[in-house]
Amino acid sequence: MGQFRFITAGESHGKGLVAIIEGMVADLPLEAEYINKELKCRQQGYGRGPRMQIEQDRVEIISGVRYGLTMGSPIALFIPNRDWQNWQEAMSITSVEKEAEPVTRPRPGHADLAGVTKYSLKDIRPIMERASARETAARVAAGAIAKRFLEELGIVIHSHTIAIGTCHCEPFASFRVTKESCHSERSEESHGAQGKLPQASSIDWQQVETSLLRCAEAELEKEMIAAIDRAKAEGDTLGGIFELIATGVPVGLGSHVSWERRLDGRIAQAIMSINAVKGVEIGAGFTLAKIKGSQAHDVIEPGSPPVSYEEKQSPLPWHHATNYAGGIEGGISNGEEIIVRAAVKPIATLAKPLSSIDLRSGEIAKAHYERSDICVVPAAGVIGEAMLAIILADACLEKFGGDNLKETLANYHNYLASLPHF
Ligand code: EPS
Repeated sequence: MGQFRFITAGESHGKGLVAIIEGMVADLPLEAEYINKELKCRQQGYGRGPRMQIEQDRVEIISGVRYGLTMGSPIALFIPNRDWQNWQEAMSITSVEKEAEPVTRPRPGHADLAGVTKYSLKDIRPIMERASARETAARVAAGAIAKRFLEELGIVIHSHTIAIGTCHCEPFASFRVTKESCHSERSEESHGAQGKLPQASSIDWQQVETSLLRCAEAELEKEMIAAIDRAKAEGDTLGGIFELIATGVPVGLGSHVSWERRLDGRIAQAIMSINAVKGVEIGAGFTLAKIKGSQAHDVIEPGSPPVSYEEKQSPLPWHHATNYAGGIEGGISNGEEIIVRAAVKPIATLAKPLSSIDLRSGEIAKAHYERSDICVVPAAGVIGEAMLAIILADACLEKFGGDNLKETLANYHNYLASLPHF
């Protein structure tokens, strides 16, 4: 653990965002344009606020790359904030004659109240600047490097939106426990949880990439858009659920031997750390709590999966009949697709603010409102891809090691060749 590390710095309306990435192997082909494509994806999505029209996130690679190849040294990235121009006084690094009006009415659900109390400040501004999801642009940039590395190992990560408010995808809707499935024994026809978890190959990723909400179902997308429009008209916000699917993940990442090495625990922490995420599940997740063991587990069958995603044959001589485990058993990747879902709460900055108090007087007051988004679920999915990529890259580097891409790939192929063949 900790082979691939990164740290970010920067405020939402400061000069820009910084990410420093440590532990990437040398000789990995890496161009700024690759990172920029990911940054652009994060900025999309119906329901974003006017800020996204101001920003056009583009990364400057400051160090760690030469002639389009990583050097094995720390990679420093900078993403300028275009909006900085309008905030130079309010976010001045040097002292100013007349400070901006302090923000004193904490928004329920935001970091405002807990943060201002913990850091013993009179102005909420420093808390809201760093708690802002603007920071996630730097995470997506770091995650793009992890993704680039994983591609070399044949690992691909996708995200899609499966729910906005009460509008949700059919595969998700049908994946629930019915009375019948609670009582019936496992049979050929009935698996414990109704419906199957989606497989990467069953989702139209091109449709996802062109969808305004990263939703594969056009009709559902229309309903979601209408729901966002209604929320906007009411001065409200909407949350939802995104799903991540990682394909090509080899068996054996993470370990059962110690709590902090368990891959599912590491993924859950990374995804839970995304702004506004309040729930994470892996595979069938919470549904598993409601069904019997005989129905919940993925039967093991001989033979490679018929044709795995992207027509690549799995090197394993077995496969699981279903994937309720979401590709992880005992904290170890089991060779199936890794499936993660996250619940995103409706963001806390409301045009029609909730009741709060004014910290100057202690009197009841409406919470602070500042230009914001209505719905960020599709963007959160892109951030989820980045965080999952960071965890998987770390786990791959831990398992396969190497200081140079060639060395890592040789170790990886040796490992694949050492797997059992019946
Ligand atoms: C955010 C408020 C909005 C969002 C911002 C997160 O910014 P502003 O206050 O400048 O309008 O757009 O997200 C981003 C800037 C971003 O890049 O994702 C908040 O309060 O968290």
